[in-house]
Amino acid sequence: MKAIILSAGEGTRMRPLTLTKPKTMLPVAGKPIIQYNIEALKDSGITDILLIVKYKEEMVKDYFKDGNDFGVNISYKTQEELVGTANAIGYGQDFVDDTFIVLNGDIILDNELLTDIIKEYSKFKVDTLMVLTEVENPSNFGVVEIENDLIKNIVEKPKKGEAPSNLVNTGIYIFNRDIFSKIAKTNKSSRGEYEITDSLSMQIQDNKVVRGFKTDKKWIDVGRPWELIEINELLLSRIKTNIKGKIENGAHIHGEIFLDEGSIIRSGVYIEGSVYIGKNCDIGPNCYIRGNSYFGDNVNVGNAVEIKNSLIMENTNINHLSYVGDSVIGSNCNIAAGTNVANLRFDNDTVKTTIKNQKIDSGRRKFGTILGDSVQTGINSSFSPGVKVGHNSSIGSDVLLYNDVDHNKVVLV
Ligand code: TTP
Repeated sequence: MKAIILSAGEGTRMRPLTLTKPKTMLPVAGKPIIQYNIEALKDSGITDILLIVKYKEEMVKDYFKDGNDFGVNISYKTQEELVGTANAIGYGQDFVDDTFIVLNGDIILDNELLTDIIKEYSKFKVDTLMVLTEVENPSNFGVVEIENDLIKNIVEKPKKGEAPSNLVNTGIYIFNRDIFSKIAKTNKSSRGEYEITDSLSMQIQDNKVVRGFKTDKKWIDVGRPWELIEINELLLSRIKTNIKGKIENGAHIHGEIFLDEGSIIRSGVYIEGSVYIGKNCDIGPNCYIRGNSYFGDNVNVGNAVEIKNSLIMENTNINHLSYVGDSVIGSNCNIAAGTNVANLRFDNDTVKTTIKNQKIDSGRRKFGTILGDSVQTGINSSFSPGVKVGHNSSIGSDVLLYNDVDHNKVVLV
């Protein structure tokens, strides 16, 4: 069986991080998101993979090339316009055989899930197998109405209280070639996109067998910035201690830690794993690194810095006297002494953040800041919960930041 991974989208809800990288190339626990999906496919025996790309596609192609270094064969098709998932899957028509698997590139799943669905597909003669999972609030998803495991209806993003069930589409499917005839007939939805769920509805109307496969295995759809923190927590919970770098006497290490080549943990550092530290990082002396923290390559963290449950991307410096919690800090940032991130509201309520001009509840009680690439902060700058800063912006000394800042801006007191 061959596979198609959809990775063309702009990831607008994930801005500012996606202004400089495609969403599927955002690094989490040591690898870009999409690499986890490529590895999951490989583990389930699928090595012929087509990536549908467009937005910042060079970054995907430069990293994976022909897939050889990752033990798979990767080819690419560029989607001409980002007009929806059905349109994107249509680009795979000449690539696939009779049956094929399709995944959204921006999900993180339990590796065994793919093996489970391939087994399920071989048991039942169906036209489409769609993987479903139960969620508490289905209104952000495609929700299905299901009878004896057969899908009767799919409702895209129903209003609160109007969802036919709590079972939602995970963006993982096994199709046969019938889907291409439906894709060809699919019209634009009210969102202005050719949606694969509309093609599936056409299959249902045409009496094709569209079966649901319910899973309670881990699956996270990565659309919004705090979901990066969530998948980082999940992926770091899977790491095992592996020390390739150096740990000085006087450092205290608890829990699991991955320390890559060329990195050093200096005396006085206290680490509570799980923590992932990439290549050539310099950590310490005298800092406190708490659980679920991820450091890309060439990160420096220095004296009296505390980092908790955060992603710090490559080439970033947090050298002294700062606190970063429940946050994402992009590549090439410089965080000055005394920079502090607030990750908890006084009223203990969940943190809200602005996405596409709307205040959205992250559902997290602890959520700090999101800094794009190459952001600089001045000494004693402070960030309130859920605030975001675009790439190349500078937040001056003593600034107390309550609102999002666009890219290429300078904010002074
Ligand atoms: P979405 O999450 O709906 O879109 P997106 O990734 O661009 O994010 P946003 O809504 O924040 O702008 O897409 C689901 C998956 O499908 C994702 O992996 C991107 C991919 N996709 C394409 O490949 N082509 C497309 O035209 C669209 C709309 C999505």
